[in-house]
Parts: sequence; structure tokens; C-alpha cells
Amino acid sequence: MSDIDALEKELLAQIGAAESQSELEQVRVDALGKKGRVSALMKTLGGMSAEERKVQGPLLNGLKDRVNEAVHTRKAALEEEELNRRLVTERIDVTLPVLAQQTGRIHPISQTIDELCAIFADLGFSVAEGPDIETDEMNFSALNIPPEHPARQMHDTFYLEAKEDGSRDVLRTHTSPVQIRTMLTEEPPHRVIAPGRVYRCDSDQTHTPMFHQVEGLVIDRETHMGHLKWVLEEFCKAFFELDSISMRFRPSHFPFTEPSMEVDIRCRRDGGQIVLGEGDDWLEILGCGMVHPKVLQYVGLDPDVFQGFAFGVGIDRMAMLKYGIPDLRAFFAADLRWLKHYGFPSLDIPSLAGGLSR
Ligand code: 2NL
Repeated sequence: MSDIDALEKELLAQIGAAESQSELEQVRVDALGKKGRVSALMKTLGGMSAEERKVQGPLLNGLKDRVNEAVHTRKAALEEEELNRRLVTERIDVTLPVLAQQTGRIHPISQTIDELCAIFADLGFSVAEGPDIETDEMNFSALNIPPEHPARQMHDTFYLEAKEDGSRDVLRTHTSPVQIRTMLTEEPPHRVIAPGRVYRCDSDQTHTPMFHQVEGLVIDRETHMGHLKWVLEEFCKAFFELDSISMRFRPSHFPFTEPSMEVDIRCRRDGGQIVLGEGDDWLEILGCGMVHPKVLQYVGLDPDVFQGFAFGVGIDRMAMLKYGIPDLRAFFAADLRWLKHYGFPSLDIPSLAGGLSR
């Protein structure tokens, strides 16, 4: 057997015996690397006579190719072995039950937002989100709120430092700018809700500087107050899990809607308790109206072609009402005992089919 044949046999044996990718790499470097044995033989070609080179050249090239090929084949086999090993050892049984000692709780506000989203998703709304820090333009001007409006005063709104052009961003005071952004970037018809945090410079027994709101918006060619009334009735029945509900629409005023209304639901006050759906008393729960033509114009919609309604609901108050939570400030106190009592199990995701709050 020639030296070349012997070397090939030896190298192929080493390659076949390599048990890991690193071992295989070492064999490859020793053979084909710059200082490898095959490379050393290749270098001898330069010192050969033309006759000799004609014979040895193809032999050495063949050796190099076959060794290379063997390394690749072995590498692929090792990779597959490795993958199979991982597939066996990393197998998990997804049918195993969840650990029973799970103690985390969903905050009542998160639960309420999930419920609102489930209800409005069922009514054909999609959920939109936007930044907490807004421009003065999006938070106020686009909504037909004039510069002298009280909402713009320093004692109602959190303003950020002035920017280079002199304008000042704000912590959004409502989630309306989310709907403005939706109308600016998407084509009508619109059917969205925007739940999220909002901020006002106000703090006492019944007000926190950060609270939660959900706003809704519907814009189409023929959307009218009848649609508004039906959507809000369906929403209230679903949210409070009642078969029927009696609602009262009172005239009101918001700069961004015309006409504007505040909505009450029938209730009975029983000592400190409020019972919904019966009695002769009324409880205000939301504000709404037909979107003001100036707001439509601002987002480039022709008020003679498109119209629609919008509404705003305070989430924290809705959560307090539904779940009998007496103190607003407890929501933000991060008290674990309170959360254990008022929180929700994390696997009971609200759905209309499965039950909102069980
Ligand atoms: C309230 C009142 C309301 C709206 C919010 C709105 C949004 C756009 C255009 C027009 Cl983009 N209106 N939102 C409309 C009426 C009332 O909220 O008392 N919220 C707690």
C-alpha cells in the first residue's frame, strides 16, 4: 500500500471514531489545517519534477477531497445525534396539570380591562394602544379643546419640560389621543376601544393622579345615536352580568362631542351598598356623544360623509362597583393581603363564553 493510501485509511478511521464535534474538528485541523499532514504533502508538490507532479498531484488532490468529504459526512451525523439527544432529554409533557401552589393574583384593574376587551371584541371592536406621554396637540387641540379650557391649566394636567420649539408634552389626561392616532393612520370605518392609564393633577379620597380609562369610538357613514345607545346597553348588561338594565341619558357637554351625554344606570342604595338594576336611584357611569365635526375635520374626515360616536368610562370606578371594592386608593397601595383578597386567579381568563368573572 502506498503512503498516501495508508494515510487516507488512517485519517478516515480517525474521522469515523470522532465522538464529538470538537474531537472531529481536531482531526480535521491535524489533517487539512495549515500545518496538517495532508497540507504538508501538498507542499511537497512544489519540489517535484513535472513528470512526478503529474502523477502525485491528482493522487493528493483526491486524498484531500475524500478526507474533506468524510469530515462533512461525520459532522452531519454528529449534529443529528446531538439533536436527537436533545429531543429526548428536553421533552416536556404539556398535559401535566399546573402546579397547585400557584399564588400570583391578577389585579382587579387588569381583570376589569380584560373583561372590557372581551365584551367589546365580541361587539366587533379592536383594541388600540398609544403612548402615555402625548403632545399637547394630540391630547388637546385635535379634540377641539381650546387653549383657555380649564383642562389645560397647570393644576389639572401634568406638563413635561418645554421642548426646543417651546411646546410642552403632557401625560395624557384621557385615552382619546389613541383614537385620534387611529383615525389619522387607518381608513374608516373605525371600531376601536382604547383602554389604558391616564393622568390628572388631582389627589384626594376619590381621585388618584394616575387612573384608568377606556374610550370607544365608532365612525362610519351612517352611524347614529341609536347605535350608541345599543352598544352601551349591551356593554353594561355584559359587564355587570345582568339580563336587563335601565339606563338614563342626560344632556351634558364635552368639547369633543356634539351632542354630549352622561349616562346613569338604575340602582338602589342600601346603606353603604349599591345594588344595580333595581330601585329608584341613579348612578353615573360614563360620558358619551356624537364625535364633534371639528374632530372629524382635524383627522381629515368629511363630517358630511362620516359621523360616529365616542364614549369614555372610568375603569377603576367600574371595578369598584362590580367587585364591591370600597377604597380607590387601595388599588395602588401594593398591599399583598388586599391583592390576595380582591385579586383573580391567573388562569381564569375572562371570555363571554367561559364567563367574565365566574
Ligand atoms: C367621560 C367622558 C368621553 C369621549 C370621551 C372621544 C374621543 C374622540 C372623539 C370624541 Cl377621539 N370623543 N371621547 C367622548 C365623550 C365622552 O368621556 O366622562 N369619561 C370618563
